[in-house]
Amino acid sequence: MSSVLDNPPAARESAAPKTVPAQTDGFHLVIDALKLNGIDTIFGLPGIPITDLTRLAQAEGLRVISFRHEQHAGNAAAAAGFLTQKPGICLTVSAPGFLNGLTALANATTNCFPMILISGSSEREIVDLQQGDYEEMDQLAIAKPLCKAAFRVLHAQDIGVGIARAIRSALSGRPGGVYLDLPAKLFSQTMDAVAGRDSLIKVIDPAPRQIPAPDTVQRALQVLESARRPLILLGKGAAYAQADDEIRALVEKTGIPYLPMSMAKGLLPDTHEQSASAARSYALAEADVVMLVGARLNWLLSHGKGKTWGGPDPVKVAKKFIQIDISPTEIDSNVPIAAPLIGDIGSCVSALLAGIGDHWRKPPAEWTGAIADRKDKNLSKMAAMLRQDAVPMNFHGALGVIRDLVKERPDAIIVNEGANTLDFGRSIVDMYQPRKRLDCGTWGIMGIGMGFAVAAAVTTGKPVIAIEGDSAFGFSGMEVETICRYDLPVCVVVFNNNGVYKGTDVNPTGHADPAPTVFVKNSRYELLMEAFGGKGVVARTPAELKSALQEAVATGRPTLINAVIDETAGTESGRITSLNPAKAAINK
Ligand code: ADP
Ligand code: TPW
Repeated sequence: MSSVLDNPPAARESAAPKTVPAQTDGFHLVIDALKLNGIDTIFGLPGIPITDLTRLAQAEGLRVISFRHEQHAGNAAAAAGFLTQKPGICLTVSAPGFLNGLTALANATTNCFPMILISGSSEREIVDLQQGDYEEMDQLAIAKPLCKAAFRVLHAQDIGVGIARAIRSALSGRPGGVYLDLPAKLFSQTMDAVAGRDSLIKVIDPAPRQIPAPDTVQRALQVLESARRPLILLGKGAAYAQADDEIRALVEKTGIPYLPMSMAKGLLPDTHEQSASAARSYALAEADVVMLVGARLNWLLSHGKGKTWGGPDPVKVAKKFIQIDISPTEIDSNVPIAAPLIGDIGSCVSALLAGIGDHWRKPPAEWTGAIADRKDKNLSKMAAMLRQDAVPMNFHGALGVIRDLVKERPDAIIVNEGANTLDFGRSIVDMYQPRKRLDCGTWGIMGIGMGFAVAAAVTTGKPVIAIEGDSAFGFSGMEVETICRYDLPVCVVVFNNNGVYKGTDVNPTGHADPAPTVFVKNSRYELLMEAFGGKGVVARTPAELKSALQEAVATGRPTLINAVIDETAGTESGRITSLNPAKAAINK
């Protein structure tokens, strides 16, 4: 049995019968449908019933990246989707493998990243009568509420439709996760090879441009022009949209200060003179008109209400919002939106640019000047902290080294998770290019680290630096073997402060059990990388960290740097202490 794509139609029509595969099967149809749609990589973990699918996929020229746990394969697929605008594919076995992948699918949907979780499943007849099949589970029903769309294919001739529907669902409108259920029996079903080929669908224009209505563009421009203190807020939707030139042109032509959300950093270089990042609190509180570009007013933006926005009364916050989004139901989700602009970001931003004539007046100098003053003050405060050479290192000392390296290698991709490691990392490490920063995202989830790092390396070939809290790293640490196995240019820097948030908690009972937030002190994380043939380094000073990092990035060799951080450094929950019920009560 071979791929129906091996024989182009013309060759097939004229070829002698014996060179034409008379029959094809479910395995090949799945592979052919993916290839036909430009999918070149599968992230997954083999086992019944998909082991042969992974083997055949590799044999047929797809890149198959095999993980140690499905959650990380799923996270890799999600990150690949974000980076490439093609749905990342995660392939898992039934019930437990499927469930392991499901967290990543739900997370991808929450982050608006396109991915497809394809899981093998047990026999429908047995599952539906609950007769106790191997890994029995009604996977489709379980997946449905956790993703954008879910489909099951029962017949080989429907594989093309199933994969086409999955791809279009993942990519069109607001991107997200899709589940595709492929029961074991499907793979061995056979059918006529030519009919099989004809059953496949190449998805045309899976994410069609959505042009905003002209009156909505005019309304948005009127609101923007009425502003005395305008602000543009760029979110990861703007990074995903790959409308980099248009966004930069809009920011620069209007002269409006902008703030990037964490994964939108680098859309314009963080050193851009219009960046208000170092005056964030001031800009959010004082702006009178805020234009959201692919960013939701969720918890990360205090729901558009309260003190952050110059509150206290949420409804009376004296601000007008313009919101550019592809999803109409996002509008008014938290506060009233004065000017919704519904469409894809490229089209919306282009329409705004076209509507901004030469008469455009840049924002008043009092506003841009006030932001610049605060920026200067905060940046010189930060520079003093970054100059500290404390040993043991604190977050600033270690992150300052990474900041310098990224300045030299702006093409490197940063993956970042943890609490303090994330919060400080986001504000200290400047980004210079779009889509070079991947992090915990909308849920603030731990465990994305190694999956995202693998995806970044596999899809771009660029150096990857994963900046990991020691707790955060633990969620996906075993994937260092995957990094070594595929010899990926990933340098993991573990910020080792002996615990969750910090390493100083004690058990108040005097019992020998350690406190719930602390780990084995002085753990040797670097040995994990050495166990699989990578390079392990301990860095106790900024100078040691610098030379290890430079070497890792220059050689591209899998490396883990155990960066020893002062165990008293850091605060509980990083910068979101207010969401921690007991601490919030104590701090009142
Ligand atoms: P952040 O966390 O960076 O603030 P969010 O994930 O909250 O960003 O918001 C991303 C938003 O971008 C979502 O509301 C999503 O619908 C929107 N979005 C994603 N892709 C596009 C696109 N191509 N065009 C317009 N909006 C998009
Ligand atoms: C899936 C809760 C938020 S941050 C964090 C946890 C466990 C780890 C913080 O310690 P770390 O970082 O990584 O050592 P640092 O810099 O402060 O020392 N489970 C999931 N997601 C989340 N967010 C948690 C638990 C959490």
